[in-house]
Amino acid sequence: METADFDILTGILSHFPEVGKVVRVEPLTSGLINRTYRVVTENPQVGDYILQRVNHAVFTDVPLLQHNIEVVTDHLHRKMQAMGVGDIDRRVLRFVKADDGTTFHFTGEGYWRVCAYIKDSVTKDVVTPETSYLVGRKFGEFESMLSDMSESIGETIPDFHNMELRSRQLQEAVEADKAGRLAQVKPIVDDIMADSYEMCRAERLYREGKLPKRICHCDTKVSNMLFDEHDNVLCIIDLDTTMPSFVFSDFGDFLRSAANTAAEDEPDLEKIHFNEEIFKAFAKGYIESTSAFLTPIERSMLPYSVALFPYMQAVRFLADYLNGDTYYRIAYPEHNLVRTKAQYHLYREVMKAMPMIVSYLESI
Ligand code: GN1
Ligand code: MG
Repeated sequence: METADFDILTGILSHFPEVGKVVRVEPLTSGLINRTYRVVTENPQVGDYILQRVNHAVFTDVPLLQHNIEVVTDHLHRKMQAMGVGDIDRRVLRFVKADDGTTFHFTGEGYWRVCAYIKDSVTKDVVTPETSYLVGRKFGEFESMLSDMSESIGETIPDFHNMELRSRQLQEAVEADKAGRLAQVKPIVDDIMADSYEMCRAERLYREGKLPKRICHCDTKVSNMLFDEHDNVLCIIDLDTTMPSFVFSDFGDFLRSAANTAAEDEPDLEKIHFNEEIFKAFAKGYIESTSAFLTPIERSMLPYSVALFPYMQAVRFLADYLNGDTYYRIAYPEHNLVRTKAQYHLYREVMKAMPMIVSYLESI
């Protein structure tokens, strides 16, 4: 890191008095939205920190975002205390107070926040059936623990997982064709749009009053969890999108990444399949920790959610591609198109596996 960058970052960190003297700041690359750094401090007692610049083009109301996170982490902390859970500091994120009493610092240009680094933790990009079961239980527990939270929290990205909105955004991107890319991708646009009505089922049930919204994580990727050295799940991270949504969001979105046999942006479609074993293990864990509060209709929507998330992600990547790559960070010019094709392929693989998905979920 350049000295100038280090000076800027330590300047920002000086607004978080708890952090103290900084030895090193290392960029971390994961995440498509926010910028993240690991902050190594001089004091091993205090430990390290994570410094993040919140992308406020995506999260336009950072005070609301941080308020949500504070309410959620406080609630989880209290719950775990009441349940007698040990080692709580490694099981729920703790955000550091800035000098103005909030948990963020605005430089005039960007919003920054700091949270305590969780010791001896690792992230993963793939799961085994064993870890998948544990992760299913953990996300289920997370939803379960938040299901009785009395404070209300706002939508940090309004209608984030609203499929009707996502379809509309794709339609608008097609009409505007800002980057002049439509002609080249017309066949996949047509294929994707053909399934839009079916995929918007949840929104219709919500309007009919049949389906509730609850607090969900809304970005349940394997990489948004920390594990300990024995592959146990420690802590759920990346709480920016924790907000009211359909509870099965977390179920479907997790399988979108974990049960994909390839990467989210795999160019070779032949490598992309839906992993039955991972699905079964995750579903078993999730059902064990949520069966006490899921309504029959929520439970019956689980198979649909497995298809919904690769589908929704394909729609989002394609809209961004047509808009000229303004939302997701890309590594090469056609990246969003490659991602679109990969997610759409996964969606089709899920559809092929649907009889198995339905019968397994009915059997547990
Ligand atoms: C974004 O930044 P990251 O990777 O945690 C996105 C998710 C997508 C994901 C696709 C706020 O998450 O919804 O599923 O990319 N987050 C936001 O990899 O849009
Ligand atoms: Mg995220």
